[in-house]
Amino acid sequence: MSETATGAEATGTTAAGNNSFVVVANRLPVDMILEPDGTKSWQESPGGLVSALSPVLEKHQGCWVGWPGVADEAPEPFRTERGVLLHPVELTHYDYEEFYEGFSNATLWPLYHNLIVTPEFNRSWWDAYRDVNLRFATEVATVAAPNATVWVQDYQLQLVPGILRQIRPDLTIGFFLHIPFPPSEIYRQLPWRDEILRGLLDADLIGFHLEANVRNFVELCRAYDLEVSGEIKIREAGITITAANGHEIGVGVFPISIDTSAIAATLAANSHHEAHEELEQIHRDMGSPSTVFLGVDRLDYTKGILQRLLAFEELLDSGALDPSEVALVQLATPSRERIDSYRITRSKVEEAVGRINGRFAQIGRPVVHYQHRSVTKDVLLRYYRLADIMLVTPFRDGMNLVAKEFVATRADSSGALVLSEFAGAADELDQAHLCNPFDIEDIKKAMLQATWGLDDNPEAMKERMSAMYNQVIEHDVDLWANSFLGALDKSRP
Ligand code: GDG
Repeated sequence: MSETATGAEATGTTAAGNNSFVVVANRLPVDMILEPDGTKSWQESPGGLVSALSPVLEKHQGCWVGWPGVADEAPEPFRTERGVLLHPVELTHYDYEEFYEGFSNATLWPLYHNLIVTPEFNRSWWDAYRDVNLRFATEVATVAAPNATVWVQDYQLQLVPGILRQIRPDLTIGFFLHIPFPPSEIYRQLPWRDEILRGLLDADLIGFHLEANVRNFVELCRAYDLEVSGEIKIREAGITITAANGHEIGVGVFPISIDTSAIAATLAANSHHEAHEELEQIHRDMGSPSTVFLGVDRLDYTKGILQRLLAFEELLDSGALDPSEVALVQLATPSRERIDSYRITRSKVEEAVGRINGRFAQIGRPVVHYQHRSVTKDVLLRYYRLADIMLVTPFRDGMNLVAKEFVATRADSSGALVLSEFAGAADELDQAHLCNPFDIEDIKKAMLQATWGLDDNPEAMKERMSAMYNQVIEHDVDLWANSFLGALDKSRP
């Protein structure tokens, strides 16, 4: 990456228009909390994009443009303790409903996740999506220095590269999609497919998590008769697409990852006797189960939480797992709570938790420990350490950082991972107990193999975990960001 793009002297400015490295994402990495008495405070916002990008922005002391999480509020830009300049973009209640809940999360999210629920196509949502993308692009144009590097994030902002190219042709523009890119025949259902594709194709580099995503995108471009050359490469822009206006766009596979050194540092800080005691106390409070299963997800229908609970219930029912010996902890972070499909998912999950505990728990000893609220990163790491078997069973997931985070807490090679073959992470973590999340029998099989493996074949299980641990440690979030930004720098005219 060139000095002008993210070098220390060139960035870290407070005045608008001086930032040579700008990230724009729908949400800022912190959410504004508005108390009833009008007091304002900030708390870290959950989700994979924030987990991955925060360390990158801190390293480059860049500027992050995004929505502060509360409608009709536009706080002044401010710098975090870690040196990132946060530049809030105001969204109204109308924008929140039509752009965020509507077009982003009831149209694009289900469409890009292969129609797990049916996408809704609504013209007024599309108008709001265009307006809000224009607002984000305009804000970026005001904070970006001449010839700055701008990194646009995710499905909510696919028109931003196109708008920026028109109003700030001097910028170098990267785009990264955090969710899967669907097969061409699914994408082509979108009534506004031409505009979105045109918006994306004004970027200089487009990055996806997986080869399969790039293949889908390339197939779509071919369907539009665009010229495609090169071959798919990992962590490089192996493919070049020539847009109808002659602009060339690099396309590559950049598998996202996690901040492994931050996890290692937190674990080291918590390696003292009291912290071990605390963990053991939690385990005793749970009734000292011999096997603890763990799920950690935003409460989203793509994550397969219900199916995993049903698999657990059937294993208890059949006697394959003994309710006095096992426990399942499910942390479900609240997400998109006003959208119908999310409400339905939550009520089905909570009904299953209640039913399973009703059938199998004893007073004071639940078999499913369910929590529907956010926890701090420290607490999350504690749960990762507590678990014997991590359950990550999404129907579809761009990558899934939870799987990588769990593995990163296993320097001692302990534990096991049950992983959906439809999570992007399965491409790299092929030593997990892979399962088809649409097939409850297959989830059950993977859960039992992991349980029996830990009991009967601990050395083989350690080898599997150790291979996954090395994979995650050697491919961390720095590698993701550096490879993307390096490829973007090469695309600079
Ligand atoms: C999208 C894509 C892709 C969760 N609960 C809490 C909490 N988290 C953190 C986890 C993890 C992140 O949120 C979740 O990341 P995922 O990758 O698992 O899932 P999405 O939010 O759907 O992320 C996904 C990702 O973007 C990155 O590109 O992998 O496929 O869907 O980091 O630790 N963090 C805290 N409290 C919680 O309660 N502090």
